[in-house]
Parts: sequence; C-alpha cells; structure tokens
Amino acid sequence: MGKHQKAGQALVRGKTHRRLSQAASSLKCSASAEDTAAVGLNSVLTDPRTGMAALICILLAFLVVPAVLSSGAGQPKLYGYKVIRELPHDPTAFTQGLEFAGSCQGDSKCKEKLWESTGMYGESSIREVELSSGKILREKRMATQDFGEGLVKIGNRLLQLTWLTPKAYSYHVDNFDDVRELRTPLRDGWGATSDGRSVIVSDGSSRLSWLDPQDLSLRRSVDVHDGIFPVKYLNELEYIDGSIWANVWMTDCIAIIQPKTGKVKAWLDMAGLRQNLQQENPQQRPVMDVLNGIAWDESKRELYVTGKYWSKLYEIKPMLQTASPTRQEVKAVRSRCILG
Ligand SMILES: [Ca+2]
Repeated sequence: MGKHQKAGQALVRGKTHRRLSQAASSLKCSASAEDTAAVGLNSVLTDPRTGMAALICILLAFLVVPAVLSSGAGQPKLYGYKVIRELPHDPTAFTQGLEFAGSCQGDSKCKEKLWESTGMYGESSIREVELSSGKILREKRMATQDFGEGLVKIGNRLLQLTWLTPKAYSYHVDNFDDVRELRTPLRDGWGATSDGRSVIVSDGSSRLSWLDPQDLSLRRSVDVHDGIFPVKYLNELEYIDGSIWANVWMTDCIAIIQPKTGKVKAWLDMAGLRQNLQQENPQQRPVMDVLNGIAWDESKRELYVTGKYWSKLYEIKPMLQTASPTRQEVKAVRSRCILG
C-alpha cells in the first residue's frame, strides 16, 4: 500500500470518527465513547436517560472505540515520583487508611493532624499520629473481631470502614469518643475518601461508590477502567484536585481516576520505594507488605504515602514521565498495575 493511500485511509477514518463522536455528543451521551463501551451495558442502562437514547449511545460507542484505540488517543499519562522527605512510621502498623487535615495561618501557625487506620484481627486501631516523628498521640483499639480499613474525616467525625463487612465506625475527631456503629451498602469495606459532598469508598473490586455522609446511603457508583480493562482491587483512596487517587492492592501502582466516568487518567508508578526500604531494613523484609496509604495536605500541597508494616512514611512529588505514552509503554504499565 502506498504512502498516499495510507494517508487517505487515515483521513477517512479520522472524518468518520469525528462524525460518530459528534453524533454521540449531540445525543448528550454522558461519557466519552471509549468510557461508554468500557463501563458496559449495565452502567449505561442504569443512567436516567430514555432507553432508546442509551442504546444509540452504546451503538455509537462501539463504532467509535476501535478508531479511538487505533489512534492511541485517550491513553493514561504516566508519572514517576521523587522522594521529598522520609519520615518515621510505626513498623507495626498494618496501614489501611491515611488521612490528613491541616490549615495554615501566616508562615508559622499550622495545625496539622494525621490519622491512620490499621488492620489485622486483634491489631486494628484508629490513631492520631505526629507527622514529623511518627509518634502515636492518641489511639483507640478495635474489638478483636474487627479488621480496620479505610478512614476519612467528615466534619468533626472520622469514619472507619471494616474488612469483609458493611460495618463502619464513626468517632469524634478530637478524642475518638462518642463511637457510633453504622452500616454501609457495601458487603466489604476497603478504602475511603471524600470530595466534600459524599463519602467515596472502594470495596476491593473495580467499583467506587459515592455515599451520603449523613446516613451512608448509596448515591451513585462507577466502575474504574483503563481503556477496556477493569481496574480491580482498588484500595486506599485520596481525593486530590478533583481526581480520585487509589492504591491498587498487590501492586506498586496508584491509579488517578476521573470521578465522573471511572477512567484512569494517569498511572503513578511507585516502583522502587518498597524495594529500597526492604534493602535498608533487611530484618523487616519478611513482614513488610504492600504500598497502601495516601494522604494529601491541600494547604501545603504535600503528598504522603506509606505501606503496611513500613518503617517510613514518605512525602513524594509525582513527576510526569510522559503525557503521550507509546503503545508499548501503556501495555507495560497495564501489565504492572492491572491484575486479572
Ligand atoms: Ca487517604
């Protein structure tokens, strides 16, 4: 095939793609064509549009997807990281939730609070931790039958999920007293964060759910995907600048997710952090578990991560590797970050 024939065909494909995309846009299909196809029929049919419009959206989505994929458009950005600070962390903490709240007035007066939820039966707790030293300032142990999971601050309360159950606990943020037992609509609790309006939770699948902070009733949910691939095992969460950041269990990856569609906008590859810490502490190597725990200091724009039974907590800065990865780069990151 000659160069001009190839160029001509590409032009025709481009025009066809644009026309299909414009048709989808005119029908007000809520997600992009690629997202619509990826989230599948169920998600689309639960949308409050009429059935006919939804079906047309699906049809358009499946016509557009091959063109999108072949053009390489819509691929996730790839980030690496730079370690800014290394801070102490309790190596007996099986970190399941990490939450920061802080406010600064002027240059010197900052009120900083870091809370942590730890897991394992008989070891689970909620704690307030001094960021600079890792010292436990306050702790409430959970009952032996409870396995602590995600943690989020809502107003003057801290909400903590539990593993394999719909049970959640709410504590007063100042003293961990006035403990209230609540129920989520989930069968399993993993990560928790908030966009300021809803509690956003993960349950170990690819699904994120938005809950009413008052009664934890389900408002909406979305299935997280990268291209056509569902991203399972979403674990600890953090809401940062309009995106949801999620640890992916058993990997060194953090998915940066568009809340509306569930699309992975970017991957933050944290490879090396756990491995370096294991080399520094060979005696701790057998017990050190995976990366889990993201906390965001919005006022200072500082990002903290740690892991289960890690002796350090890190302030890191994401570093953009590429905004337009090659197919091979996308394939490689998906093989590291998406588990079947
Ligand atoms: Ca968090």
